Amino acid sequence: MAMKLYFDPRSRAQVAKWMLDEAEVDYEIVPTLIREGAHKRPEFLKINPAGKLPALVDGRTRIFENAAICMYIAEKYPGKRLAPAVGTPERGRYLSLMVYSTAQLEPSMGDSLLKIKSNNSARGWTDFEQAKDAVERELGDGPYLFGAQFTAADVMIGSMLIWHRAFGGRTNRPKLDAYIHRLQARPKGMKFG
Ligand SMILES: N[C@@H](CCC(=O)N[C@@H](CS)C(=O)NCC(=O)O)C(=O)O
Repeated sequence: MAMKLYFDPRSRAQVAKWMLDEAEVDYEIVPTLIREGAHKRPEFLKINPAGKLPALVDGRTRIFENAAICMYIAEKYPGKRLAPAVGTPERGRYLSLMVYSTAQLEPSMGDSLLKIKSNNSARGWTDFEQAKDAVERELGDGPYLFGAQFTAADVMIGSMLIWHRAFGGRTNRPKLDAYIHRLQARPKGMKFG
């Protein structure tokens, strides 16, 4: 039975779709349109209690949050090499970047787009400038976060930067802009709308 991706094309469900497409696996799209309120219906809340997209169902397994979905796919299909293997030294950095993408990069990007300024370091995330510094450090000479190996970390970190640009944000960092273009030029790169 094919995995089911609960999907609205105008949502972050595009991130999970990008990951599934990079993995080249079979899945079925279950249209779940936000404008129709489909993500707040009781049957969907049984899959994602937060009432947000995306969600993925694989048999009796349900997964919500893009980072979890991406890690699940990378783990389910190790032959696709979309994550450093368990037991390798890179694995720790990979797990860190997956969580970082959503715990720090995503809210700092949101602050930046919404022009929210906060100097409160007690928040769990830095401002977007510092987040960009962190991503640049981790990217190093690239081309991807793990050198020549494209991974789920590029899907998560890259999609945040791509969203930021799509919503009119500018990084003012040539290295990050080149990274964004490289990701979007991939044949299975994230699409919008
Ligand atoms: N951190 C979550 C974010 C999910 C999220 O915010 N999804 C938005 C779509 S872009 C949503 O479902 N919004 C509708 C709502 O909250 O009512 C993830 O990566 O899965």
